[in-house]
Amino acid sequence: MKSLILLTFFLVSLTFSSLAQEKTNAAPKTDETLLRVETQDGKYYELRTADFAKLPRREVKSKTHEGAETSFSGVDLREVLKLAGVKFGEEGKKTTLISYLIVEAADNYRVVFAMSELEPNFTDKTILLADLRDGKTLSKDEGKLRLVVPDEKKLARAVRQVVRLKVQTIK
Ligand SMILES: Nc1nc2c(c(=O)[nH]1)N[C@H]1C(S)=C(S)[C@@H](COP(=O)(O)O)O[C@H]1N2
Ligand SMILES: [Mo]
Repeated sequence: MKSLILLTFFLVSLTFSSLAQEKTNAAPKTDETLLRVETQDGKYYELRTADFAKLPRREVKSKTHEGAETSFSGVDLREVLKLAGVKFGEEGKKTTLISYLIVEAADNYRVVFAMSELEPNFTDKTILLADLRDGKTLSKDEGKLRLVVPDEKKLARAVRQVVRLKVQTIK
């Protein structure tokens, strides 16, 4: 009898531990950090797959390096910055013109944008943080997210493998 109780206990705990295991294995999908936004005040915001999925999506056409007309889709870069507390429009009046954005990639490639290049009161252009190219997931070389910057003669600011955004304000 005693051994039967012990055996039952053993089987029950085995079931529970495998259930818990399944849970931890399944979790990272929506919880995965796509990028980190660091702001001037030393605060940071981690954008996860689930947060990105909730943002309004846009489609932008752009020529690739090889000259092929391509359709990228993703999220307006401003939307991600807003989640991190970056202010635009009237609210950002005091900081926009003296702030800049550093976009950093996994391979340490970095570029800078003046915040006014993203300010809706200054431009109608949309810099896209794209996760799809012609409806398909980006290549490994492009990473999970890449920038698509409209109307630039060179594609050097179309950062691939974006992993960090840093907002700085000059003194
Ligand atoms: N992470 C990362 N992004 C990058 C670069 C890079 O070296 N690393 N090169 C840039 C340059 S100079 C160009 S021309 C384009 C080329 O984009 P493609 O490789 O998708 O054609 O990527 C830009 N983005
Ligand atoms: Mo380039």
